[in-house]
Amino acid sequence: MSTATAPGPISEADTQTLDGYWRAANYLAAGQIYLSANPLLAEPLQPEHIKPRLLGHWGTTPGLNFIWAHLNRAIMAHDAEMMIVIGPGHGGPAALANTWLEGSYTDTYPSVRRDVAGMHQLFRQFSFPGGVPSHVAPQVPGSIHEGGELGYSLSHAHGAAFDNPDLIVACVVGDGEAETGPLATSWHCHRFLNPAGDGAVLPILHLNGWKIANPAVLARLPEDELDALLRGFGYEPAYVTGSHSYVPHPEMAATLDTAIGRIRAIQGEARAGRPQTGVRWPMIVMRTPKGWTGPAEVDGLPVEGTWRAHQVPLAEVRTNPQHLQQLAEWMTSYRPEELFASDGSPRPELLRHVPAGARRLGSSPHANGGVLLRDLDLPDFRDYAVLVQAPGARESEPTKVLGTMLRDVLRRNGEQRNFRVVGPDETESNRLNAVLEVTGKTWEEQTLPVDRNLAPDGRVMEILSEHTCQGWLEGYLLTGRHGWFSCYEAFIHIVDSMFNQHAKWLKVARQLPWRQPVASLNILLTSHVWRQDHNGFSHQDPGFIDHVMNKKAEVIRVYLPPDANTLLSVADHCLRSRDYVNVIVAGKQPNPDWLDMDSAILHCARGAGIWEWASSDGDGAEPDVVLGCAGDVPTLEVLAAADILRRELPELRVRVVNVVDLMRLQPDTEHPHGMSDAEFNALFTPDRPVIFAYHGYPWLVHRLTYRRDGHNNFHVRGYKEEGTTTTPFDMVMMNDMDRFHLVMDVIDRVAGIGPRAARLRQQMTDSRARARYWTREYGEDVPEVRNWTWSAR
Ligand SMILES: Cc1ncc(C[n+]2csc(CCOP(=O)(O)OP(=O)(O)O)c2C)c(N)n1
Repeated sequence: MSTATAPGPISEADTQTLDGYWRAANYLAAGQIYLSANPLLAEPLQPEHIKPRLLGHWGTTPGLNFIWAHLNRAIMAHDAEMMIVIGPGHGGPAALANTWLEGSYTDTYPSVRRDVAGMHQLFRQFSFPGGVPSHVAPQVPGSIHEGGELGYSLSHAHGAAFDNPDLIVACVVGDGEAETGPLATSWHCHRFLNPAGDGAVLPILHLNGWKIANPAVLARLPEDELDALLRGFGYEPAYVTGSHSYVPHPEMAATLDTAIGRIRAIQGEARAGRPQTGVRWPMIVMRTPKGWTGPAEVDGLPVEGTWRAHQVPLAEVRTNPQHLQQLAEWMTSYRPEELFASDGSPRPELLRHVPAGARRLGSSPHANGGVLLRDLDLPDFRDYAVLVQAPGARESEPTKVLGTMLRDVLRRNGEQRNFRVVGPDETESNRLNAVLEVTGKTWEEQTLPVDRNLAPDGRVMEILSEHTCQGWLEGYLLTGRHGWFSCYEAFIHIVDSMFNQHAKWLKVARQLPWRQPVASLNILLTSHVWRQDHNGFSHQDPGFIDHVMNKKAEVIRVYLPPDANTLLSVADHCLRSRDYVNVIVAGKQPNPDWLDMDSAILHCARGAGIWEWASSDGDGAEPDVVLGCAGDVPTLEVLAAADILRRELPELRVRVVNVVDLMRLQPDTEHPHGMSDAEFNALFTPDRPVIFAYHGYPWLVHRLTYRRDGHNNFHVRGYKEEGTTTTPFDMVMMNDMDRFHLVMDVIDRVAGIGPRAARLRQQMTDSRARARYWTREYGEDVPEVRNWTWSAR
């Protein structure tokens, strides 16, 4: 990395070159929104040259083009490695125009050549059926950031910068985007950026003044208030202001030079072993008109510099000759004949400040992280196995056991620096403490003697913002690294929408041959619904799984390991996988260990299977009833119910089926992990009652199995939105998923045993009443439940 002093002010010739490039990008952006033919305006513009449907966002685009032009110059002047994250990604035409101009688009899509035919294709495909989206999307080379849902630019940018010491991520933040919750909390991200080992993020707050129809808050703050706000966030803001009549090329160039110089100075000190406290990273506040250089007025109303420029400034170009005339004037105002040769290629002098090869923003290998991805050096997960001499003979805390494995993942990959653990201040609460034996929690601010486990280069990242955790990890994964997110189950809903966007990204990226697979997004949900002993109702929500299920089967995996060894096996699998979102739900409380490691591996490979040792249908005959379970607490209750049935109704043939991979329940036509009907019938039978205890909302199991022959016989127990601060067993009783209720369900559904089991049924009702009474009287679960162990071994 060069540490040369900042170059001097740019020359008039440089200003002209940058301006030409900018005009070319603006021309190409307007062309994408409007033209389906006549790209170079070689003939007078006619209505038939105009797209039938005008779709796109002009307002933010010229500002983005201006930034891109100047980043190019800065990359060359400073020999810098940069990436761009575009918060207002609805300005897709900008990213497409710039990548086409610099050649990275054609490198990625050779059919879109840098000539008039290619320009025609570039224009035509934009926001056109069968073409490319109007937002910055996976299809856009150089991007890791979907431009649809606003708010994630800064967290993505920081995720990209972690452990990339030579990278500077320029991050454009829209002033509207800045009003979102996720973005608002992201101003803290730089507090977790280590100047010694990480790269840098250069936020460029784009104050173009407006959102869709309203002013943007930050654009209307008095200047001193905005300055105080940004300084309060720990930044050193620099201001660049343009207007209808002034294009601030010299100011932008100088400001970028200063910012990069400052970044390198901060990093230089830290890397020389002189870390500073209270580091102020630079940022740029760029105030330019919305729809800059577009029509000033349309139909007598102001457009440039107002909210009216947000999307398509001239809406009736095909039908209104006045609009058509204005479009022609607007596009020719860029003087295309000066910008493009007659064959449509950009004139070489325009590209004087455009970097070459992988230094182009559209060609950054970081933005196609799969090409940089290295496998994790994983320990043998079997080394962390808990000893299981007999099912249920001992207990362990599954996430605590997992923590020992994650600790060694961190240790073994410490040198490659490509694995991080993120979470909203819950790593210890979620009992993954062992990771802190080998690394600290990232912290760049002051410390107090009472603090524990904080370190400037810690690899465990905690901030009380699920949005930021998710954004960091997405940015980290999409730039070719690996990670692990652990979160309370109920609060993962905070990132429902971010998960959506990431899943959409993966779905599209998988269809693009040039995008290499990236490491999966691994989400461990713990402190789950059934064991919120001291937090209660607010913390009880297993619905993330339902949400996840809506996304494309090819990218979604959901695992419910019932004990510690199955959790280890699942975690190993997830850490090796690519291009998925893996959701793992596992408890942190002491839980019986059911399977030894060999059995756990086999069970996880099957995804769902009969637990012979817990079943009493081993005589070759069909079972009378199947007890299904998915999740650690449901498994415990099912086994306890099987235990009661075995003792009280020994002639009843009971089969216990545990499901660890929830997707196995789906038909094989719906999900790659799905079972064929034959497999499903073999496991659950086509006609016997199935009492299924499920970790989450019961309707999901119905949704997954509704096409199966035996679906009418499925009776699912799960969380019915009944909860409070109470004992573990009272929780399952409140939702009728307790062992006693499951036995009652069996009695009620197995034909012919009703009369024989009448007494047992009554006993179960009494047991529930006694258990309820006990909690109210003594504040804990009744001893027969608390001390229950699997006895049928
Ligand atoms: C989370 C979210 N809410 C709402 C929208 C709808 N939306 C699209 S663009 C926009 C205004 C964006 O303003 P700004 O970030 O300032 O971008 P610019 O003005 O540069 O277009 C809104 C509200 C969205 N895309 N994402």
